[in-house]
Amino acid sequence: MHLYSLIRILLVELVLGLVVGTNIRAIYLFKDVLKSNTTALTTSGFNSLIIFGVGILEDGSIMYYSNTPGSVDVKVASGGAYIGGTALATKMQSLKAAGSSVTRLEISMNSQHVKDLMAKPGPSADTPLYKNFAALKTAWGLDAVNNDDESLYDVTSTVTFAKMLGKIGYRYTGAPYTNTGFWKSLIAQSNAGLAEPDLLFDRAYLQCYDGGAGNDPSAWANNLGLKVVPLVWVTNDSKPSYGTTAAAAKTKFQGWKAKGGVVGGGYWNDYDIEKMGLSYKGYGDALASTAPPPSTLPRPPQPQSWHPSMSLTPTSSATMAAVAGAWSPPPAPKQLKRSRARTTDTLPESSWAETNRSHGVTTKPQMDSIESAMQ
Ligand SMILES: *[C@@H]1O[C@H](CO)[C@@H](O)[C@H](O)[C@H]1NC(C)=O
Ligand SMILES: *[C@@H]1O[C@H](CO)[C@@H](O)[C@H](O)[C@H]1NC(C)=O
Ligand SMILES: CC(=O)N[C@H]1CO[C@H](CO)[C@@H](O)[C@@H]1O
Repeated sequence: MHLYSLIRILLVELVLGLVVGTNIRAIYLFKDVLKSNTTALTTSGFNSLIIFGVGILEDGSIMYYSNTPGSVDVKVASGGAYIGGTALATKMQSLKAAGSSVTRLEISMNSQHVKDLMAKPGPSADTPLYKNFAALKTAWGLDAVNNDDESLYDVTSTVTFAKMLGKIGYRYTGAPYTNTGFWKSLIAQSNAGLAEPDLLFDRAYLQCYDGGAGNDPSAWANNLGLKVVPLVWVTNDSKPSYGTTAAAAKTKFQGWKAKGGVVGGGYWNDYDIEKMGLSYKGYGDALASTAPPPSTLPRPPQPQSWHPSMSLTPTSSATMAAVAGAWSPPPAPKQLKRSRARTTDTLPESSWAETNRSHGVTTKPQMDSIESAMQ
C-alpha cells in the first residue's frame, strides 16, 4: 500500500475515532467536589468527570450525597428549581472552564425511585422530576447522567427515564459490573432508531475491579454492541487487593486496547487518590497510551436541547492537521484479574448506601455507619 493511502486511512480512522469518542479519559469523583483538588482534576489530562453520589427522592427532588467526612448531603433540585447553592454551582461550572482538559461532566446515580416515578406521574415535561433534572443541568453545566444501578435492573422504567433525560438534553451512560442482559436491553432500547454519533446511551463505563474484576472489556463490548470504557480502582486502603497503581493501570489499559472494543479508560476514584497521596497526573498520564492528548479533541456538542437528529460539529481542518501531527503508532498490550466481596442485589432501595457500598466504601468507619444505619 502506498504510504499516502496508509496515512489517509489512518487519518480518517483517527478523526472518525475522535468524533465518536474513542479518547475517553474518565475519573469518578467520589469526594465532595467542594473539597477535592479540582485544580489537579482539571489539569491532569482527564476529559470526562463523573460526579458520584446523586439520587432522587420520592417527590422527584435530587440529592447530592456526601461521601466525604465533614460534608453533608445536599438537596440540589426541588420544585423545578436548582437549590444547591451558588458555591456548588460555581464549582461545577468551573470544571469545564477555560484551561481545563475536561469536556464532559456527568452525574452518577442509583436507581432509587426511578421505577415508581416513571409509573406515576410519568416522564412528561411538566413533572417535578423532569423540571428538576432540567434545572440541575443548567446550573451545573451537565452533559450526561450515568446509571449506576446495581440492584433494581428494571429495563422498561429505565428506558423511559433515559428517554426523558434525552429530551432534556442529557446523554445517558451506564456503569455496569454485572448483568449483561439488563445493560444490553437498556442500550438497545434507548438507542433504537439512533446511530453514532447521536446515540442517547453513548457510554458504558465498565467496572473492572471488585465485583467486576473479572470483566473482559472486549467481550462486554461484543455483548453490548457498544464499545466500553474500562475502569480500574486506584490504590486504596479499603480493598487494597483491588488497588491499581498508575503503572499497573497503564499496562491494563494497553492490554485492553490491544484486544479491542474499548474507547479509552477511567478510574474509580478521586477520594482515594487524595487520601493515599497519589498523583492525579500519574493516573492521567497512564491513560495517554490509550488516547491522544485532550487538547487535540474537538469539544463535544453542548446541546441545550439534545435531539437524536442533532449531529456533532464537523471536525475542522485545523483539528485534522493537529491530529495528523500528533499521531504516533499505538503501543503494545498486556492483562488483568477478579472477584466481588459483597453483593448489593438484596439491599433496600431506600438509601444511597446501595450505591455507596456496591462501588466499595472507602473507609471502614463509613462502612460500619452505613451498616448500622441500614439495620
Ligand atoms: C492540588 O494539585 C496540584 C497539582 O495539580 C498541587 O500543586 C496542589 O498543591 C494541590 N493542592 C492541594 C491543596 O493539595
Ligand atoms: C453513603 O450513604 C449514606 C447513607 O445515605 C450517606 O450518609 C453517606 O454519606 C454516603 N457515603 C458514605 C461513604 O458513607
Ligand atoms: C495494589 C495496591 O496498590 N493496593 C493498595 C490499596 O491500598 C492499600 C492500603 O494503603 C495499599 O497497601 C495497597 O498497596
